[in-house]
Amino acid sequence: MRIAVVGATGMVGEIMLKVLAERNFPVTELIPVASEKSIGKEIEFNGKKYKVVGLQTAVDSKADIALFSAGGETSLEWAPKFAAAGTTVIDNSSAWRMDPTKKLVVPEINAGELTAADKIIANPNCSTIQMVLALAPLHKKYTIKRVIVSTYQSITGTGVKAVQQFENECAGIEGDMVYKYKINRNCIPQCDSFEANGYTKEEMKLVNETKKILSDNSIKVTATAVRVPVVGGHSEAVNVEFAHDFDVSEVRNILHHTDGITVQDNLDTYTYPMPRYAEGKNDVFVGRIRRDESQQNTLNMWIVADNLRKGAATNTIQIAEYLIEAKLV
Ligand code: 11C
Repeated sequence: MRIAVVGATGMVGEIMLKVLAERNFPVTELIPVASEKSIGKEIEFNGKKYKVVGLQTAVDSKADIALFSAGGETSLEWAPKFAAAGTTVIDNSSAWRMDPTKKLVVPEINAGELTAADKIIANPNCSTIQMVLALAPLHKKYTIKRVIVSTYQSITGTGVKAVQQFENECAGIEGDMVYKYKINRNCIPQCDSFEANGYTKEEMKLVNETKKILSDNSIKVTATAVRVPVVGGHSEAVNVEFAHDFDVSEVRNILHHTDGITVQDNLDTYTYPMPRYAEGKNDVFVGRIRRDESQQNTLNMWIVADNLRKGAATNTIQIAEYLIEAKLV
């Protein structure tokens, strides 16, 4: 497979290259793509050096698959050009996610919807991916009525400049501020900008993308997304009300047998998911699974994942793996 990685020098792009190598993805030729200022730079992949090229050169190279992580505007302009050249685009930005003509895919849940005609495929938002992976099998079994999610999101979700802000603050250095406030020793109840309804874009992604991935508009979702001084992963406290009753040990068992999920839930050994330990891993970790005793048929759980991996790079590459396996590229 000839693979273009658009945004190869960015935070997610770098993890994409790592994950491609780790999973022995069948790359016959890598085409690293980045903005003007990085063209000509060399990057190493599987012991070989590759020169970074610009977007038009990459379109002309007619790769089999392009993995995009270069922001919404680049994606809106360039994904159709790649698609027109015959390249299947898997896009990490929010540009195409809610477009009714595009599939929004978490492979363990809905890769089966993909066909060879899907030339632009959307990768969901990181905080959505980790939540829906746990919700999907429970929805199948007990039918979800309502989800209340509070997130504790890693600064890596904002990007490299946010990590720099955090490191500067820790070192006592005055530097550029990406957030409106200091992030060290703080929680900022704002991820991304505000919408007219008073929710942030991040919160509305959790609402809208969940319904689309689970193919069920009747699921009610409400979210509060908070940035915390953490690197390594996003954490989520998720409260789920079902139409039908459940048994907590059965829930644990269902999640235990769900591809891509590791259950970490043993109070005797103080075992529960934490971003420090999810970092660098591809799985979604679920723990603190317990009944909400204040309401019927309602469950609480705690979900953690490396937002740059399953929340971005890994999910994208799993989609690509599915396309190859199903002979859709
Ligand atoms: C964050 N979830 O942590 C965002 C980052 O729509 O793909 C990814 C934004 C997106 O701030």
